[in-house]
Amino acid sequence: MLRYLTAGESHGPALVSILEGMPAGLALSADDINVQLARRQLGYGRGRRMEIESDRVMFRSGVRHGVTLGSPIALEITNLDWRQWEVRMDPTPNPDYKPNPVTKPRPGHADLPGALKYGHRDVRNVLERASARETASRVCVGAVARRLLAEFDIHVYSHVLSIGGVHARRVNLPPAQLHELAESNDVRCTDTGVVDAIHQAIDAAKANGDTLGGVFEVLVTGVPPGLGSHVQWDRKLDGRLAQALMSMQAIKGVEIGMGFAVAETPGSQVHDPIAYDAASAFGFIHTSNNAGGIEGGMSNGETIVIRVAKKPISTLYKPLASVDLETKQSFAASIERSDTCAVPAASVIGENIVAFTIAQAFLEKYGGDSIAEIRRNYIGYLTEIRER
Ligand code: EPS
Repeated sequence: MLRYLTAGESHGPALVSILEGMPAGLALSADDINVQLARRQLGYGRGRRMEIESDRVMFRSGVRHGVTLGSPIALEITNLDWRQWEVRMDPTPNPDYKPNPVTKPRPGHADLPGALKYGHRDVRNVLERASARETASRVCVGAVARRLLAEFDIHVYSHVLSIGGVHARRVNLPPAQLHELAESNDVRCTDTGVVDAIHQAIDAAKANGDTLGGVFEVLVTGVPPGLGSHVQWDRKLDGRLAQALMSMQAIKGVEIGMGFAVAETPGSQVHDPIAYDAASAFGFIHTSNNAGGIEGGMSNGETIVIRVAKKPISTLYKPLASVDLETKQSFAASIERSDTCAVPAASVIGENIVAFTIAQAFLEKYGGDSIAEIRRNYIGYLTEIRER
């Protein structure tokens, strides 16, 4: 079973993750991961932290001479900002530390429920771990999963559909080309004509001490039919993707395929007719893809299409009303350094989160302990569905 855990505080010494269940024999370099980490750091509207950090992974186990061993892969990113936080975040009691607790929880953050749940008097003990800094670890893990998927010609792409209510026009191109267009600008939109308007919206929000959310779309091509399962709730691929994406900081909605619009459309215009095309990768095809590549909790051979709604970042430089946890008096919420908009970064994180879940389901179906063994299983399955 492919699984992972992450650990690390935003201003602690490092972010670490352990990924277990990757097969042996996969070529894997730090660069495969660093490319994804660098993409996560980009985007118009990011804050000062991204100027401080230059996220790079260090393998601590599981990889030897550029090839996976089949053992747990331990991944570490050093927090360069740690230097400024060593005293405040010291794991051992530090005589130089002058307590300065955060006591005014920020609406929309984990601050209040986290402090109540864990009995913390200093909200910093919650916000350090709740921070979206943790997504760097998820990108590390997802980047490894992506390498596995690429071996089987499965690719994950993304682009941003809207930011702060400014919508990109839909561009009708294959996913790889949409992705290329998205990579060409700092808001990751395929409609490059909307970039200026989004910049202006982000600038206006920043000037106003406000923040902006948005919607991005993740596309996965080359997924064979049969990942996930109809037989049990926790094996359904759509359910698993939604859970994984909803677990990402600031995500409030996930739609697959036609999404919420299915509720307003007659069945004859929702469901995708089936056809057979001997020249296609898997033989059986659908002549439309409103299902977003998933039927009955299983991939159906079409491109997987997922849209994700990210709320505006909760730290506002013009803070909302809050109460002091100690005095219970009304105050403006605490201010922590933050970004105005992180939707372009979220789309990169979303890609990597999706890559993990798809890789996990892929290994369940074709699992083996080495890439060679998985390849045999996969080719056997493809031959079988083509010959039936
Ligand atoms: C982030 C690191 C954080 C924030 C941001 C994302 O660093 P710092 O708190 O030191 O500025 O920039 O996180 C949030 C806005 C949040 O609310 O969690 C990162 O590495 O992506």
